[in-house]
Amino acid sequence: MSTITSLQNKFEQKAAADHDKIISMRKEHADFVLGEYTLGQVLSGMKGIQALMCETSALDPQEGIRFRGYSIPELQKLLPKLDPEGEPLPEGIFYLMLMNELPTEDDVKEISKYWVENGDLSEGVKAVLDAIDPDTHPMTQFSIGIMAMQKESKFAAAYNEGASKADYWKYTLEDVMQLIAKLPSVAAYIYRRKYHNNQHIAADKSLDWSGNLAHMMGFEGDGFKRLMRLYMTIHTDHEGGNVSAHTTKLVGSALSDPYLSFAAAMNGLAGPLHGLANQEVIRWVFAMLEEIGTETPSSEQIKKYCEDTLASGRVIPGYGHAVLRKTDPRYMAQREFALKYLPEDKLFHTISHLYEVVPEVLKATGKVANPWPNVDAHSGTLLIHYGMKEYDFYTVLFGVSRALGVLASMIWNRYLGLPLERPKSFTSEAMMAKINAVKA
Ligand code: CMX
Repeated sequence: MSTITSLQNKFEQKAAADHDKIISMRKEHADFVLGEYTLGQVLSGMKGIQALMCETSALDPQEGIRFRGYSIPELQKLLPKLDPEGEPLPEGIFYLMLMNELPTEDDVKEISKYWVENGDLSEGVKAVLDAIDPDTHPMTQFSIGIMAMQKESKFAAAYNEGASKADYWKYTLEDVMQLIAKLPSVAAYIYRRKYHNNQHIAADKSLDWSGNLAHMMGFEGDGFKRLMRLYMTIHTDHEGGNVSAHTTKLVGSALSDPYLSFAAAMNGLAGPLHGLANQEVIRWVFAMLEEIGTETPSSEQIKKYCEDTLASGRVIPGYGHAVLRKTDPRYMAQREFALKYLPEDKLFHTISHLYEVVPEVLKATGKVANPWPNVDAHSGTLLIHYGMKEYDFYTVLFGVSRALGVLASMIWNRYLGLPLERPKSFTSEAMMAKINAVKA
């Protein structure tokens, strides 16, 4: 049996009970009142309004992310690994998010094999990437690369041929598996073309998905591969409301296929308040070290630099969050990694020093809801340690990982037959008329 058929069978068997529960919840409790929300919430980015269902992960403001109920430290123990001391394989978290059960070693091996074996890019996709001005930002190239693969969509083809709605999820699953398989090759192709003279490295199909990504980018050491496994695991998903997850769901709700939906999500991830923050952190930290003129600035010097950043009307990248109100556990997982593998690294010490200084500076503004670091505050320093200095590429790595969560959700959304998203908007004039009518 092919990997796709076996995953489809397993998924259908596992998901059937949840499907029935969710469909009957939708029917029987349609009148259940979820809560009230204010005009203020709507006008500040719909914060706190529970308007999306997402099964793959849930974000608690105090505790942080749980994937199907498991925290990151729990998954570091429970998910299959290549070596007992190493990091989990992201293939496992994909399986967990999709199937709602922990994978066996064999489950992970099968997915890993499929992804690596199906990772090659067609000549047509390479020609599209070759035609892009290399100065174009890597995230723009990444989005174009995903769009260049869209013509392969099994979902789009099946829809055109009149497939039944009940089968949409099967084609979606196949597209998702193909797309995730190819993302490391798209990423590595962009990386080698832009920064390494167009000298590409063929896949090593004996490696796992993350190990092969590291290999195709030109990083052969065990350290970078180990880092990639952690990185690709922790960036996968952050419940349903963040820009990349919500975009995938929104665009997918129009029955756009996984390629169209995920490319749209990547255009959102490329924004500096979302995924691009990982490049902004390193850019900002290097600018700080250069301006202060030392690799080991004092707390006072850091504080002054932060205050100057705020005074110039910019944000401090890597700090703050729309939902979290504590230090991001994804930051902590990376800090633990640094303490284990690069405790003497100077840049890591600066990142740790910022952790001591920045929250107080942000608290002093009196307006920042969460002064603590998020995932992006830490990732760059780990990449730099292993020699990956091209920070405008960092968000592409975030994007490769984010595919695992948002596309697992997309399979669920198709399986549940979720309808088109179409919230109601209002004009300010109509809203004022409503407010005045209530006041009168
Ligand atoms: N530096 C300076 N000001 C900040 C700030 C920061 N790190 N975080 C929040 N603020 C400001 C906001 O800009 C806002 O100011 P105004 O009222 O003048 O507009 C005020 O504090 C209140 O914002 P908030 O309610 O605390 O935060 P939001 O939910 O609106 O925004 C986020 C959340 C992440 C966009 C914001 O904290 C931020 O800009 N952080 C820096 C960028 C960043 O690290 N983004 C990555 C997030 C994780 C990810 O998606 O990858």
